[in-house]
Amino acid sequence: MRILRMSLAVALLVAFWRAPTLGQPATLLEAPEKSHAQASRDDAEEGKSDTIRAVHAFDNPDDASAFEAVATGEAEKRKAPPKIADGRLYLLESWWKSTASVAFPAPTDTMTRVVEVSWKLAMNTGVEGAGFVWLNVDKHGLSGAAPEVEKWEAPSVPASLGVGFDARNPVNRDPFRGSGNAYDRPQHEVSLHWDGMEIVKRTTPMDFRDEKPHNVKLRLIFVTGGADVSLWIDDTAIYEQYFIPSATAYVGRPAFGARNGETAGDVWIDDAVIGRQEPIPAPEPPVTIMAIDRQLNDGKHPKTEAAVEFPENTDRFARIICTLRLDQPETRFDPWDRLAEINVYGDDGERFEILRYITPYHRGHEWKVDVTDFRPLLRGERKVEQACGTQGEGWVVTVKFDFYAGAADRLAYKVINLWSGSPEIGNPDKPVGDFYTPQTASIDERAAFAKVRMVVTGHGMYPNTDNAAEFMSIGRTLTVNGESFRDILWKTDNYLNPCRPQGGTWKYDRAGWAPGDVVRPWEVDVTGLIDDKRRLEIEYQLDSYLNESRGETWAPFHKTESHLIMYSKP
Ligand SMILES: [Ca+2]
Ligand SMILES: [Ca+2]
Repeated sequence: MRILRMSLAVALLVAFWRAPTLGQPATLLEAPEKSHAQASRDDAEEGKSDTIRAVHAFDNPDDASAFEAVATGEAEKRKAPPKIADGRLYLLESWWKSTASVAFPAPTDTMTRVVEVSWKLAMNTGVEGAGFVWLNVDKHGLSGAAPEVEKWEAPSVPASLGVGFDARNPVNRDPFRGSGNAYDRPQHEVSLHWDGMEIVKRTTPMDFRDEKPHNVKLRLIFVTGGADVSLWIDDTAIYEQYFIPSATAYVGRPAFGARNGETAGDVWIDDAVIGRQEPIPAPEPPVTIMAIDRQLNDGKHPKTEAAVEFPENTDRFARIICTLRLDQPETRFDPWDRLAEINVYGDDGERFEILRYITPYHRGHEWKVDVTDFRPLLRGERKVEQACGTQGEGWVVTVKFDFYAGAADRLAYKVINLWSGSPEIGNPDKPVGDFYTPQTASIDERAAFAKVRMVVTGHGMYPNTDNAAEFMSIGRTLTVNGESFRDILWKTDNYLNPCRPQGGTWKYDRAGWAPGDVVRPWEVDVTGLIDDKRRLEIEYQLDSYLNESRGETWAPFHKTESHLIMYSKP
């Protein structure tokens, strides 16, 4: 009965949706010059040679022979697969609990460095969202239907890059588990996916469910050790060269899909243009160094040390990716978010934190992190240490490093620790300035580039004034040779953490970190500030804060590791 009522409602919606009152601006609906599905070599395109283009205008019902369509759920029962009508491709009609997809064959098996895909995307209220996947032909074949994707608004597909357009992220005030949108933030987000996992998710300025066609442009540039992904919607950049570790070059083919859940809406696309540029040979597989292989980290094992044999000479490697994986121990996961770190020791025993992470509440996850900046430390025989002060159950920890050969435009050759420690904040008897004392670094002639990297996370909470430091945002200033840079130590996208949901208060904004995430550094390129004496004066200042509940509880502190990285030209 419920289904029947829903169907009547959606039938009305379809009628409304198809009505001419929809009125898209003509400029957005202009068909590309090539009006039929075709693949061509378009040497004139913006002066770039060897561009391989496929254009799908969906103006002719015969164009349906270009793709393989699949529908599931109600859409399948009602015989409503994707179809061409009104000069568009209707991916999904208003049937609830349905998915639909179209996949195109690969017009070429040429591997290219650049892939650019543009299309128009329109949806209306009721839709969960839509997605695009650049299907890896090694895994998913040169032709045929798209693999089964449960949530097209979050298309995580093995060995393939995906983009999700999530149109609905309802408010959920449950402090634990549940969807994450506790603060009632806008419900339109774009996520990037690689090899079966969501990597990142961001809000966008535009609501997709406004029935208007939005111009989407996706550019994949395969680089050493991964892919730089850029995405624009209506000329607004949502991602600009966002690096996805280990997503190295592959031959792909396009698939589009959409999903309706408990409510139903329509999704259509038009004018899909798929361009490939710059043929390249297949990339060399990485050299993998296992550092910590499934070691238990629990109350009795707070630390794992490993003697690791890294390559003696790392000059030919342009990228080093660290994979951190937390699996369930034989008992159960630790229920808490714990501070954890991965350190590497220098020749003289100096400790360098190369990665800090906060464990997820009651679950595992895997992260891939670019640690190329630590190249000078990741060679020869080294002590690698993973430490996490859990008190009961824990995780099974795996840490490995992938070295990718390729050309680099800069090579890190020196890492200097700046400030390292956990200063209390808000206590006039222990001014934080006594910890963050000005540092002077001399920059040798070899340095062509330099970067300051701050890894700071705030801990401690009520009754500290303003719930410091975990739940208090605070401004900070980095000053290098007199030039100041500002940042706010406050992370507001925790509710979009790909490691979700978790069995704890994972969704709330925090001071520079998220439960179930690696800590992202604040990085400032200071190359242009190196003075005539080849020196850098580096200062770090926190905005003023007074904790009026001193002595009542654990003092608020800012756990700090910071580095100056020097690079040479190759
Ligand atoms: Ca069209
Ligand atoms: Ca959603």
